[in-house]
Amino acid sequence: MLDSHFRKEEFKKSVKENVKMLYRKTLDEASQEQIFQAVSLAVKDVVIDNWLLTQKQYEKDDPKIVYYLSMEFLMGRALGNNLINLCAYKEVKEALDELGLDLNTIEDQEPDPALGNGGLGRLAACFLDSLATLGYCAYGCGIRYHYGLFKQKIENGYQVEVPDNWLKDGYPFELRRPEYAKEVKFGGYVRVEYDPATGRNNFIQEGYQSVRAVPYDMPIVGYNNKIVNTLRIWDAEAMNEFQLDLFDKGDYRKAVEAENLAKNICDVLYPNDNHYAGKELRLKQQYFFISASIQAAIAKFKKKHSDIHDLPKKVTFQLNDTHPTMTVAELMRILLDEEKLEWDDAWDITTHTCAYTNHTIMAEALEKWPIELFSKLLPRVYQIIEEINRRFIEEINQKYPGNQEKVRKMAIIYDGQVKMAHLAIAGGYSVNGVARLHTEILKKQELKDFYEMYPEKFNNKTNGITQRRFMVHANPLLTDWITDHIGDKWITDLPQLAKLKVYADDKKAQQEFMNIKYQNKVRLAKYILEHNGIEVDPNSIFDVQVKRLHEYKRQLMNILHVMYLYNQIKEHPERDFYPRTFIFGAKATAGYRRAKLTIKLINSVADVINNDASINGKLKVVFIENYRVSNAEIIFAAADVSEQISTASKEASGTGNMKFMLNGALTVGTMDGANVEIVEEVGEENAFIFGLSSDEVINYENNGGYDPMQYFNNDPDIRNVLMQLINGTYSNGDFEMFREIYDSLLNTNCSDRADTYFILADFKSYADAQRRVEEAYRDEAGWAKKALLNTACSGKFSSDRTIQQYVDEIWHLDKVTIED
Ligand code: B1H
Repeated sequence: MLDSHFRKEEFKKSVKENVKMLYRKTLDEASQEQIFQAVSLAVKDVVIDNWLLTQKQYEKDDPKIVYYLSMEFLMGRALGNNLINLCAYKEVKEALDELGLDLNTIEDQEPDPALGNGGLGRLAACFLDSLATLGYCAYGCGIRYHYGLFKQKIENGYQVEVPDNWLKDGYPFELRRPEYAKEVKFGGYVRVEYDPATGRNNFIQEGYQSVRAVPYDMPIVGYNNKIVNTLRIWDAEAMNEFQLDLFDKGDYRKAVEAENLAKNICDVLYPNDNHYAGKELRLKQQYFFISASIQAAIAKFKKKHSDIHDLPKKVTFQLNDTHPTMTVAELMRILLDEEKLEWDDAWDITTHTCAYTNHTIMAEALEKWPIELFSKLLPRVYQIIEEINRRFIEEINQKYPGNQEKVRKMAIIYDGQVKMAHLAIAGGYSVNGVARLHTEILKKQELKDFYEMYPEKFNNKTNGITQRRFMVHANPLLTDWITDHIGDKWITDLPQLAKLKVYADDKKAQQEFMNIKYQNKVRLAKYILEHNGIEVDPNSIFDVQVKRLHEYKRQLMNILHVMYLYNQIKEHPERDFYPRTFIFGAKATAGYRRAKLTIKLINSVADVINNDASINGKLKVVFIENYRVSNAEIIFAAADVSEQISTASKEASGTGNMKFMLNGALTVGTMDGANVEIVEEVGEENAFIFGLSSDEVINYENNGGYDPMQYFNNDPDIRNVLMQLINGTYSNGDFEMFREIYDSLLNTNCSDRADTYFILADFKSYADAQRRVEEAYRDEAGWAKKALLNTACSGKFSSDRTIQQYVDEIWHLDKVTIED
């Protein structure tokens, strides 16, 4: 559908006009970056019209609103995605062609807004896309970090972090909204004052420092439905009036402190994935964006509604992991101190408005704040949490009289720490995991006591991804092919892909499908040549592992297996070996030494193997620098094999696994996270499953009995590979370079058990799965069928399905359509 605003000539005129107005240049004189700004502005113009229309419709319908509260939104680039969702991509491409401009080059000028680390932040972005597309009123609420996730450079095989100054040229798709600024208070103390009129105590925070929270709005364009929702990210500024007041009083130090507080808060995204760092600034960030978001939400509610008791009917706050859990206490504060409700009333409203999503069972990711830090920074909020805790313990005692063990395990404040997950569970009406297996583990293990106490709160919402970005934008060739075969309804109804199943045995369809894969591999090979200077053969198997670097994700097992294959090829040069290209992409948190050393190992192995002429290019290893949303789109489309090899039970869901499947890659994976459901959809014969089950892993963890040394002693292949870590094979004779990795697998002298993630236990079964991959790939028609079936069976994994389940089972939102 071509929007009337997108008539070609009008659009071309608008681009020229914008270049002139913004830069006093003609098209020939303007740089590509300037043209990007001009094109974006022309697109924003159309988007804003729909944004206004949507606002008007929401005003009229007064639908229930979900606020998706998240420290991370990993949006990726907006220009191309907006054009896709406006259904104007092809028209705009043509229009630009006619101006002698290339849309791809222009898209490449856009910085990748990387306000997130990995899956958790990207999930939030996919959810916003689906909410707008399905016609639900939703706000994303987050932080406008001035520096997103660092850019990764590889120097001498090592990761080097470079700051990501994504705002330096100005971001065309944001709108500053100073008229909605809010005051956020830190520190000071609470004065209690008896109010004889009401017979209640008033709690007044005094001696605090204020920060002004200023929102920036970004449009979230729904697919082909004129709906434009809002991602609202908050920036911190010094409170000017407040500051002047202090200057007047001569309190210069305080004024400067306030200025400094505001300066730091939004500086930078914490670059941790699945890991809690416990820094004071992080706590400030949390309260900063939550206080501003909740204040704004309540103010908006009160514009239309007079009874605050109706809040749960009109508003839900969805907490994206525990990072926004402050919501529970901040909402209580507003209801008690500003709305003057009684405790029970306020608690009833809060516990029917907040809902919590758990994303991990990794112990090191659990947020626990020292009460000293907490109470000093947020005295009133802390006081409220103490009261929530006191009442919660009372409830535990009533349910389990005399059971101190329960209190110890479940209390919100214990051992001098505030446990955010416990607060999120007690303070909300829903607790969900992100894949069926993950939710079961939560119920049976990690959150067992809470599940026993509140079984009705627990539910599962298996993650999903948006096909608009990860197919329509990322893989235009396959998009057209699918639409030629089954029509275009799948773009908003992914299960329709099942209609492709009838083509699974069709020779012509198989050839076309694999030819598109080949062309996408050529596109990636070109990217790799340009960025890595490595030539890879698009006829080789593209075997890909792209995700954050973490020990539980086991990139180490992958590279050890590559070392093993290399040994095999060297030992048996006569054997037929199907050429394979192993592709890695991963950022490691700056302070995570072992993860960074694994990157060095991958690059060192790549150096040796890629430069060994004797293996005739049968094996190539590529580490793609600076893995991020924009290059991910190219990578997924080109993959034959998807590596999803986490230690079973550790990956809550995974979402990359779904993006690969959608694009026709076959999964090599453990029975972990959403892999379980992927295999259920596509059939075990169309994936390569291996390794310990989550029950086996958990059993080892609880009862001991795992001895990695046994594998080292009894298996010469494993032994060989491990020895190569400490005999200089991949380190120019330096025996010590990879010693730490060797030790982590075999030596118990460090704090953890050796081989914490069961790499040696799974190694042989992984190698066997990889042998099955090779065998399957040799059967061209057989592989084509499997690849095609992966795409055809991926319908379940749309975030549209996930969001509809959140709506039906948790949020109960009203559907909105734009009457134009
Ligand atoms: C996921 C995180 C995470 N789970 C703490 N937990 C963070 C935890 O900065 N922090 O403190 C940041 C991120 N991220 C991921 O969520 C899971 O590992 C994936 O399996 C899952 O697919 C994804 C989305 O649910």
